Amino acid sequence: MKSIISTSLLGSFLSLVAHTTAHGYVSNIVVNGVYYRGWNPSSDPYTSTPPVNIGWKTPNLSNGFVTPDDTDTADIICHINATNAAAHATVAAGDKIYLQWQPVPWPDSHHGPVVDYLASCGASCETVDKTTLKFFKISGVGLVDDTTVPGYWADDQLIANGNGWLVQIPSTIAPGNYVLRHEIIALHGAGSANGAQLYPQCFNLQITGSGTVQPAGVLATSMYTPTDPGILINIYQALSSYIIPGPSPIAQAVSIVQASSAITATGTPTTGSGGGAATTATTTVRTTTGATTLTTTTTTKATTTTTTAAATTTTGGSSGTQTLYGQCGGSGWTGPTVCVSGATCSVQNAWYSQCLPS
Ligand SMILES: [Cu+2]
Repeated sequence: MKSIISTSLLGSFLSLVAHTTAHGYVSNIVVNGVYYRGWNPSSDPYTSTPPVNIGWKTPNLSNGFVTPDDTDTADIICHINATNAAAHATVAAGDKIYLQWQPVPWPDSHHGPVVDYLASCGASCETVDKTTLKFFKISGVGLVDDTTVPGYWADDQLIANGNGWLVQIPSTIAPGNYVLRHEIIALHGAGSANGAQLYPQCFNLQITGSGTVQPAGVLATSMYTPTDPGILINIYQALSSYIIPGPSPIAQAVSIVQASSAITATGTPTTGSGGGAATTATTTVRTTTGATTLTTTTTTKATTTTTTAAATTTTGGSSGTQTLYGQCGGSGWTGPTVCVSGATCSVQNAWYSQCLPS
């Protein structure tokens, strides 16, 4: 008996060590086929002018996590020392958003729940004081099946789903500017105090629609404690139930079947005041038109390639090569015009060319 315990402890220890250098982050989101890049903690902190995008910035050089002991600090809001994203994406209430995690696959030892929140920003998510954001939960999935210890968890579903997660914005949410806070809580070490790993990821959204629901939220710093039953928990035993950390989902939260989301176009993040209707509308129309056109022509080729496309999208400058399904030309385009090996830059219309498989 003693030797069995030692071996399994050693196993857990080795898996911890193996992942200390690379845990994970969300590289991009996909909304109705339109790709929006997020913050890349592996490269963006080293760039003086990182690409303007919708992902909150964090000097998270270890690609790491927030610890349970820090769940009462500002780091839990949008990751370690996070600062506002410089832009936002426009989505409609009721839209489904796919969040693509890196690395592929997400380390499979890191079992745990996947939770999603929104917080209203008021005038602008680009300038809002993050410590004032009040979050309400729109989705929470925890232990899916415990037939085989340590169980099949939401993040195992995520791995099986193209290494990404689909969340639906409730259709009745009032329009406005919101931070989407998406999070995996990894429980492989959660049997020890301060052993869980929290991976919050934030994105700026301008949600459109005619909904009226404005849920009350809570400060992120008061959502969790280190001893919550869903945070301090040994998952290497049969569990009859699992209590997902944080507040309960709002009544309007929608439970959906997980599916991946094909990339058919690259979106242009919107900068400036979220309330600036004129600028926002112009950009949105352009993006939507490109996406719609492309959807009709690429429906059959972009089914399970989401992972590949997103995994390699780290180039954003005017030099270098563009990744599969990325933009490579069009009116006003200043980014890369050469496609990665195996793809050819194909003109879709006057304002959008795309790297498609050769
Ligand atoms: Cu890890």
